[in-house]
Amino acid sequence: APLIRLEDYRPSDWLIDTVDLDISLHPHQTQVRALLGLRPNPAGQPGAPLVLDGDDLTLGRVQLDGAALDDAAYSATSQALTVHAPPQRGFTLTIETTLDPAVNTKLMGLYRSSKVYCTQCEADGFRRITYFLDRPDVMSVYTVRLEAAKAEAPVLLSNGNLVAAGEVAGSDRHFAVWHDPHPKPAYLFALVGGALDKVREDYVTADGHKVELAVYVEPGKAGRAGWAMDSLRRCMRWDEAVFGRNYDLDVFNVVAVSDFNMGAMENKGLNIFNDKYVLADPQTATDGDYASIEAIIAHEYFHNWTGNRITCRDWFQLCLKEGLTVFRDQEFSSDERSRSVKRIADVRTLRTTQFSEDAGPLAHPVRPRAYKEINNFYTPTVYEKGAEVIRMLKTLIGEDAFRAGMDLYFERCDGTAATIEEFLACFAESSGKDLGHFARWYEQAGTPTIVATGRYDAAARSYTLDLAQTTPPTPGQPEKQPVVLPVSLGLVGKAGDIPLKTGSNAYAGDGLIVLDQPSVSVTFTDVMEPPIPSLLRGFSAPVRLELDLADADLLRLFSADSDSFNRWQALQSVATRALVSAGRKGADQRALSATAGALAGALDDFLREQALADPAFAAQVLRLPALADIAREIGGDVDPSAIHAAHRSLAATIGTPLVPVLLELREALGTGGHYKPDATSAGRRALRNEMLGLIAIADPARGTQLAESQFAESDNLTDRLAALAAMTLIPGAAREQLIERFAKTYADEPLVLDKWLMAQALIAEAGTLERVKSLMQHPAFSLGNPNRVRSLIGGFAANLTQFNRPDGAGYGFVADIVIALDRSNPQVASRLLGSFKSWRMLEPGRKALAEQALAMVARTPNLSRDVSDIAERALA
Ligand code: BAL
Ligand code: ZN
Repeated sequence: APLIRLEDYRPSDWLIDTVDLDISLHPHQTQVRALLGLRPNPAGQPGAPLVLDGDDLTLGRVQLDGAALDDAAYSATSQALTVHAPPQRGFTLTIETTLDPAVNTKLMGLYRSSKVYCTQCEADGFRRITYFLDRPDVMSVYTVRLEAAKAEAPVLLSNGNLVAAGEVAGSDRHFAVWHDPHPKPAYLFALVGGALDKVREDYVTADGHKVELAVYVEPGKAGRAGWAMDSLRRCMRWDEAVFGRNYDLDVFNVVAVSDFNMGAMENKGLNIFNDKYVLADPQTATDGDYASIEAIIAHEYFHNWTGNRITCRDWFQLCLKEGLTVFRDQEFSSDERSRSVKRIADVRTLRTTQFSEDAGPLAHPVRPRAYKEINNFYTPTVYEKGAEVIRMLKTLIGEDAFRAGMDLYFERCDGTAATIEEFLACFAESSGKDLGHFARWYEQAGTPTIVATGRYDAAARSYTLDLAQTTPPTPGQPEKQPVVLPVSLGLVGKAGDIPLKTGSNAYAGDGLIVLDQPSVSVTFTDVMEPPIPSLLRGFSAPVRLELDLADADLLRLFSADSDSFNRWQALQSVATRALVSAGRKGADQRALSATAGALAGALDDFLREQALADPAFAAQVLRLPALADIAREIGGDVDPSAIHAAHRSLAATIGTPLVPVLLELREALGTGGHYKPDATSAGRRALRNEMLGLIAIADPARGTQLAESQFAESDNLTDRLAALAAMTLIPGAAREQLIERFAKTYADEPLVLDKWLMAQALIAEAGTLERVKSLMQHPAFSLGNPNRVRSLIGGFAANLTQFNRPDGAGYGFVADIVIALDRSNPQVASRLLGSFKSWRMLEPGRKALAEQALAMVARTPNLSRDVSDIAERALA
């Protein structure tokens, strides 16, 4: 496959101002007639042929200005339609294509999910519906007539507003006409047709526009759509209040479908969702699901301004809409819930997903410079690191200049397909700052490390902090330049934060050092006692921090830091250091016990004195760092079994003396009575369940008893799933019985059984691969549904010890599935292959076996571009 480069970008030679689609839905023979209003692009090359993209299309008639086009005037393959010498003026082209949605297993373009017709066009699925200039900088006004059998598809939806609907005389069919007045790129086109239940609500925007909100779900599931609707209303109000953004159509529709490659899609006025991120009731969704639904409903809605009204010039600018919109949804969740707990949760995700990506062969910049398959760049780097870049920008220029810059962006770029340069120019203007150096965040891959050292001068009563930054090489970028790092900090003394006084240029005030050079030294004066530095407060930059503080100092920060993120981080740092040294291949695990004792002591006090005041925070404090984070910190010669053993041993050693206080606190928290999904109630459940997990490791008999009674007595999925998860830590008959019982209880709930599949796939024991293979035969599993695959196979591939079995069987199994799946759904297959992203850091035995499995995938004939691209980059 050819490499597509940012530097080769050229404007389109042709523009399409209007698109009139007439789509007659049929399971196997959907007829599409597209009437395109074309004209030469003044910015393009005069006289250029018209080359429209296609993918897997069957072409019928072609007309130019309503007259049949001569055979010699055009040529067509399933991949392209070329009009050789089009008139050098405005003209229309009518194109007829025939589609078979029922056999579209790629879930790109028009397909059927449980009998519902639906579409997914980002990034380049529209070309699977009709020939088109399928690029985001070609923006058109769409009018769409849909027709279908009434019985099969009583609901017919597309983008924009409904302008007409009725029966098709003399037939069992009906139609609906939708018009979207906002010009949009083809990737935002959508249609839905099917039998769906609807929940609706009226909404009036802050600027007085009446909107009908609707959430469509499978028949019988309307009772599970309430939370999505509630989230939608709240995020719309929030965007009005915080970003001054109002909605701009008469209707806003959300549709849940059960077969979906992504989480959801922000099609203009018609968001289509993976049903996992819409459906919720207490019996079938966990607190985590409620939080994700709220976040993703908001994310897709926020795209209406950051993505749809202002879209991307080309796919290299993907982070322009994704990083910014993730930032916006994170801010929304922070305002709706606990800001500090949300930050901790987001940083955990960033580390395990994005830092790991950045540390391996698939590392790439937030704005990549080249790609073979854009679908492989919907990554944690583009999304989550992209959001961190926006967060740093806000920290560096301040809240007011940030808001003014956003306002300017909305005003200046509305209706356009924009670039990162245009976006940054708005903030340079609003802040009066040169953001040229800051822009390096978009170009340079890799996670920077800050090495910090501090010196207290008792005689001078000063404290000097030396900060140095480096970024490790990544594929294609051997040499790295310094980036602009906002380091939020405090100096913690006996009575709390010491006032910061310094004359240094690097000190921006407000507890912020801007490290934009390889290193900087800042001396604080009037420091009357040796302080403990609290650096990167709120995780002010997406970096690794090396700061050699004694455990005792970290434990002091845990109890005394005014920044709650760094309180949490302090304890994580103690645990991480211990796990990194005990988790190395062949390390002596006995060294853990001193650290475990200190951690248990700190936690004992904390649990007794503070946990009830903020249970959600306490739950985060109790959770040890993820195995993947320890592996990455070790960085090479990684032995997953040793890391897992160290992790278990630390948890057991911390947990054992804490069992009494854990039991006491669980009693004090109670079950909370009737389930409510709010953040406070969820926080109490999170703490109870985090403690259950620790008890299960420290005292399996007690853990079993608690888990069994929790499963029996609770009526909400959060607590029942936590009971199952705790039992997966304890081998034996009781576990198998609970697994059976869970399956029986939720036999008719595919989304709940996904969690059941995943819980088993994550068991860190030698029998798990065999278990996963036999679960593939279970009626709850299907290789055809992305959610099932991600739960069972994706879950297994995230199981550090079992995916990385020393005999290589885990790699072989996942590789075989990638190859099989590639024939039906390349996107899901390539995602799964991405599980190999950390193979290079493994010890030599596993590394060789992982490489063999990757090589086996790479040499398979007829691979999709999606899978071959990942395989090649992983092996490069
Ligand atoms: N644009 C793809 C799905 C999302 O990020 O919202
Ligand atoms: Zn998005």
